[in-house]
Amino acid sequence: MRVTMILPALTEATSPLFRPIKYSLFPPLGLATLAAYLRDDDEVRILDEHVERIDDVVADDRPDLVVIQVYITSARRSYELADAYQERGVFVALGGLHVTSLPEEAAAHADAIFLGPGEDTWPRFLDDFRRGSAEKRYVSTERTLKGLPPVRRDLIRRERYLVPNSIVVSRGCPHHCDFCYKDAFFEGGKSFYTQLVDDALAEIERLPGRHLYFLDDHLLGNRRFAEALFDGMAGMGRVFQAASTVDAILRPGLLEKAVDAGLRSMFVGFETINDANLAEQRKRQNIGRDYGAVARRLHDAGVMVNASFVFGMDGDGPDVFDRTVAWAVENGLETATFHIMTPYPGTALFRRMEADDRLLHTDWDRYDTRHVVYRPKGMTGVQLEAGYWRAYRDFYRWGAIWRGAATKSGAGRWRHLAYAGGWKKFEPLWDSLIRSRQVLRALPLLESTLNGLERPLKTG
Ligand code: B12
Ligand code: SF4
Repeated sequence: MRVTMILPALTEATSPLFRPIKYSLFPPLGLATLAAYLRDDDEVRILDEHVERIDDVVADDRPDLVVIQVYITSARRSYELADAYQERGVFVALGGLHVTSLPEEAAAHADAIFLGPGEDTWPRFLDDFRRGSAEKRYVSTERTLKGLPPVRRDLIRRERYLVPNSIVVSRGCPHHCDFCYKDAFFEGGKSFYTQLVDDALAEIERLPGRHLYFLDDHLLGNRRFAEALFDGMAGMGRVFQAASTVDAILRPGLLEKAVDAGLRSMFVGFETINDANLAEQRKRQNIGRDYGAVARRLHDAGVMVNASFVFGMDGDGPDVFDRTVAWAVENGLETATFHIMTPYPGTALFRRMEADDRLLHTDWDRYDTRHVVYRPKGMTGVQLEAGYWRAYRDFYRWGAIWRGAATKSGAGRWRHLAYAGGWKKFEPLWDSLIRSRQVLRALPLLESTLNGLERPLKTG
């Protein structure tokens, strides 16, 4: 059987909004996970539009089956590709977050759709498809990662990504924030579950080099699992980045184990520095927490902070941008990701906005956390978009980077400068590395920066 798997991109690579380095970070792990269920004699390839032009390749591609992973921002492009394949008589399977949120919309462009994670439905579909009796809709109910076949990393062209060693060892998250994709995606079954520790360690062992990036929503979400994982990783000589929540970071003991295992940078969902917003969004795990203490605890442990903030919640006024940036700089946060609040279909936030008639449109292309798609309460949409871009500019000005770095001493200061500066200030260099397919060459530099500017290690 011949199978083409596609991860379409949200914009053409030529758009001025396209930051090549952001899109050349992570390979399509979801598709490589699904590819593992195919047989040895199946012919499969993965196309990732974030790192390659695919128009010529798909123009007269006629596999037996095409699989497209649909995110909200890539829905339009996904449907365009799906329609073209269907016209050629190719069987189209659509799955992923957006398909789960809006199955009827997706079904109009597919022969089969998949709701929820694919580990139970996908192998069932493959059997049906081979027998010629595929159904139109598969809904995931059984949630486990036990016995997962090894991710088909051989299908990933490593040289095209800065972080080819991205890895997920769990699915979902134990929390329930109103704006998050998670509850809608995992409806009908468990919404947080992990691999067996030994399987996760075996997956890590299979990854070459030293650097790892855990894409799990909340790597510290299951304490017993995380402790066993970090114990198993201690001594492996890995350097890794991960994501977690403020409450888990403040909990004594676990962070220390993570650091011993190689944790050097943490993505933290601070979301807002306004407590009223947290209650509104049911982000209970953040309410009343001392955010300054979170930053200090991570820094004291030698871990850099990549903070996530959302602007435009109902308690936000026009002063929120300056206050957030000032707080982030004062607390020495190395990097920050800002978002304009975006109500994804399927979420409680979307339902609330719809009921209050606050949604401006359903042009999913612009549901990208960079555009205002609803009527904000505390400011105008124009103020919100302008403030969002200003926050990025102000946070990544050299002056702010210096001030943030100056909150630290010694190697921590230099690491802050190298990491924050490298990420935002050397765009032309990243672009040329990406264009020449050499981006992976920057990995040893990333590793040594994470590790406090030790000499770059030679990796294969
Ligand atoms: C890595 C990542 C990226 C990477 C690239 C994506 C990639 N390579 O897959 C980059 C940095 C480019 C990125 C960018 C953005 N991202 Co992003 N990203 C992620 C992240 C952290 C991990 C994705 C991942 O690998 N998951 C692990 C794998 C195993 O799961 P999976 O991909 O979902 O695949 C499973 C299922 O979905 C299903 N499945 C998927 N496709 C199919 C198809 C079939 C046929 C079947 C059967 C099953 C199936 O089976 C798979 C196995 O279970 C997720 C958060 C998350 N936890 O998923 C956010 C996330 C997907 N991103 C999100 C957003 C909003 C964005 C941005 C718009 C943000 C921004 N402002 O820039 C951009 C635009 C993305 C785009 N191209 O359209 C949202 C998506 C919301 C939505 N409803 O679509 C998420 C969920 C983050 C969040 N919590 O809000 N992102
Ligand atoms: S903590 Fe993060 S991943 Fe978990 S539900 Fe909230 S926003 Fe989603």
